[in-house]
Amino acid sequence: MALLTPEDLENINRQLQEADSTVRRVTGLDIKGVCKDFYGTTPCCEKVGIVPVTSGNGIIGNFSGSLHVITEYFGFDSFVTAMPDVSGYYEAVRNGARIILMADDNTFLAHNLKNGKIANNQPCTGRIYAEIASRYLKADSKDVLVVGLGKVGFPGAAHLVNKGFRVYGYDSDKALLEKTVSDLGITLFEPENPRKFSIIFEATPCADTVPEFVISENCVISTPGIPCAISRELQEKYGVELVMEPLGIGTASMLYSVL
Ligand code: NAI
Ligand code: 2YC
Ligand code: MG
Repeated sequence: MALLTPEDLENINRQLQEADSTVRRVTGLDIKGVCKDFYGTTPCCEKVGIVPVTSGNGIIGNFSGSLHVITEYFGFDSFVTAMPDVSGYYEAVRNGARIILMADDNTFLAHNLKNGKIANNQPCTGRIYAEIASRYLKADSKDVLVVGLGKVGFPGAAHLVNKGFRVYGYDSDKALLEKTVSDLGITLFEPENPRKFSIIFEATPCADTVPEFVISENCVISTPGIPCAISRELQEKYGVELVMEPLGIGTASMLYSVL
């Protein structure tokens, strides 16, 4: 599991605002608007309890603090518990939390205690970044390139198939790629037969995974993957609309999905 670092989360408020303005340019809606449209839900100040968790690699600097900034940015009333783990969970419930947010090294969840709905960050992130990509106002076709078909990429690719896009999939894990191509009925992307795309969705833990020969002028690259899928130089050379943010868009997707 690729874990966030405190550096990834520095100045999360600015990162969120920058991502929001890119999402607005790409889709015509802000992140809130895409989530509202996608899930059919709207927050009304639900109380969110953020519980730090010490298991495994332990508490990540800026993680709980970033979730506090993110939840408030999206219109929730949130607090971080003073205690971690079980005591923190108890504290959150006792202080009136309606939704619990907490993460260990493998699972980041949102649980609505009132309606029982529960969300996992990985599929919620894949679906919302795919949804943003699918709404690109300047797309020249319904062809989409998906790079990375793991816990985040696969749900995103499945969502794009369900929305009627022609998905070209690529993953460096050949066995996984083969299985996904047959499971989802997507087209195998073959780097030896290069072509350009106006919509690209990437979800890998590696840098520079999107080669120059697939990037078209002013294409959108919607990527939760950390580190970034393309270099700053390529982004500027092709005027790429880069939708990339380390935690907030995925968290918004989780929260809207449990309302
Ligand atoms: P995963 O390990 O389940 O899937 C990653 C996939 O990428 C694997 O199938 C792997 O074979 C493939 N891959 C690795 N290098 C590749 C390359 N050079 N070319 C093509 N495919 C390659 O990981 P998961 O959970 O899907 O996370 C993916 C990334 O998204 C990680 O960097 C993670 O930190 C990040 N993430 C970001 C979030 C956000 O809100 N921005 C939220 C959740 C995850
Ligand atoms: O500070 C804490 O409470 C830690 N237990 C949080 C651990 C989060 C680990 N997960 C991740 O870093 C990834 C991120 C890409 C977003 C979701 N999972
Ligand atoms: Mg995000």
